[in-house]
Amino acid sequence: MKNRMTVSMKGRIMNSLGGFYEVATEEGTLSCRARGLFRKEGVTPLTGDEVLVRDMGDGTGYVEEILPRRNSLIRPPVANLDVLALVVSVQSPPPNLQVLDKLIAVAEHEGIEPVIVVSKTDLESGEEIVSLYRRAGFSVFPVSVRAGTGIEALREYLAGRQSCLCGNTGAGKSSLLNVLLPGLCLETGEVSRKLGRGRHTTRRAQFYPLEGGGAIADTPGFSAIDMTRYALLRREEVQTCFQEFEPYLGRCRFQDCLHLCEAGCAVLEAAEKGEIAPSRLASYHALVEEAGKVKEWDIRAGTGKNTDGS
Ligand SMILES: Nc1nc2c(ncn2[C@@H]2O[C@H](COP(=O)(O)OP(=O)(O)O)[C@@H](O)[C@H]2O)c(=O)[nH]1
Ligand SMILES: [Mg+2]
Ligand SMILES: [Zn+2]
Repeated sequence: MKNRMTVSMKGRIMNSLGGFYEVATEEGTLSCRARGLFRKEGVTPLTGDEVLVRDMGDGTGYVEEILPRRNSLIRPPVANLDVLALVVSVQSPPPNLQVLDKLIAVAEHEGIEPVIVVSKTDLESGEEIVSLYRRAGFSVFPVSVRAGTGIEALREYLAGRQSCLCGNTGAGKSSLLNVLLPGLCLETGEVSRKLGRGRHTTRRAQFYPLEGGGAIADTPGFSAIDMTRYALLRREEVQTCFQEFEPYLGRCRFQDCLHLCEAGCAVLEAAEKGEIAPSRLASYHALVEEAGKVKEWDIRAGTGKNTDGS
């Protein structure tokens, strides 16, 4: 039975704060509460969710239904991404390729396209990282907000897509968003330092609509420690999250080869020949080892242990 005063329509959650969801619809943005039933069912609406909302006619509404998710991440808590843009600075902070490779693997596992944004190229060319990841088959965007280079190419790539910037604190994510979206004025590192220690510049994922369609989210920075909660993969799943291994999978002497040190391993041979980068192989090995420590129960339960309440 439809209430004639209210209308149900489709929208997307752009932001959430204190139990309110900002939902973008064709008719504008509604500030919504979620249906009480979600809590009982143990479902939490995520930023990026496509939802059905009931428009109460006064700028508010109710999230009535969460439409099926294409994918979702635990940290940052977002759903339905086309692209995970991993921002890694050439300097300050220095790049941590192992963390980067783990984020790439998480994206691959969720079916989200990882792209690598090499930032602060005014400080150093970043050539090595750029070519390492291009050779592995990724789209790589060297950018400098300071010098104003590489921004257009990235903007073009992200247009029409649902994406999220992710990377170390201080890598330059908020600065990048400020130039990608003229008119936006996010706090960046310098500003927050002035405001004092312990202040987090970006607390949660929030989507900003892009000109020409799509939306992009800034996310909180994280320390390497947070990475342990990122995703839970089985040991034998990790290899499928390294796209450049693909041509060699199934070619090892042993069918259950994990490419650690087995004889007749096609992946190790490829690495030996320089077809797979040593740092990527090392990251793979670290992830397999980490996966070995995860209890089977944790994987089935999908416990992301997101402890910051966001
Ligand atoms: N040299 C240089 N510094 C940058 C660039 N982009 C950002 N920064 C600085 O890096 C620091 C962290 O930037 P911010 O955008 O807050 O990083 P976030 O934590 O990833 O959001 C700030 O002091 C920025 O001014 C850049 O292209 N070149
Ligand atoms: Mg930031
Ligand atoms: Zn192998």
